[in-house]
Amino acid sequence: MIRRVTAVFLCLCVAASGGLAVAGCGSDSKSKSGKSKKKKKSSKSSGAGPGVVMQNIQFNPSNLSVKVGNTVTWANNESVGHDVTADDGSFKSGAPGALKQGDSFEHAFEKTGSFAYNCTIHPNMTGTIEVTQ
Ligand SMILES: [Cu+2]
Repeated sequence: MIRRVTAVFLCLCVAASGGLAVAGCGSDSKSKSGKSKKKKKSSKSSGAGPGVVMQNIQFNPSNLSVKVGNTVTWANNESVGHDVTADDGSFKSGAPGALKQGDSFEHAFEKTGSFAYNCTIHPNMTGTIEVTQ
């Protein structure tokens, strides 16, 4: 369903502004993929740690178990903007919906417990990180 909406949007985009829109959309998607390296961290933990993907207005997996000290990476895989906001305020990716396609957010869990979080602009988009010893 999301893909269809995107396709319709692209068609409208092309129809509205003619051939130039094709070049515009193409270069836009290139700049987006390049943007994923924007958030640099000195530690190279992003490849090794457990991860959650944002797709189809859902966190996947919505329930993730990690060990104390693990860094969880959330990556937005779709054209809809999202955010990662802990119910208890212990972590937050930033402004509502500010994680765009290709963006990611990392958080290191230093305490055991069950940490519920959500995307503030999508009330049904929720998840939980279970942190164990
Ligand atoms: Cu969202």
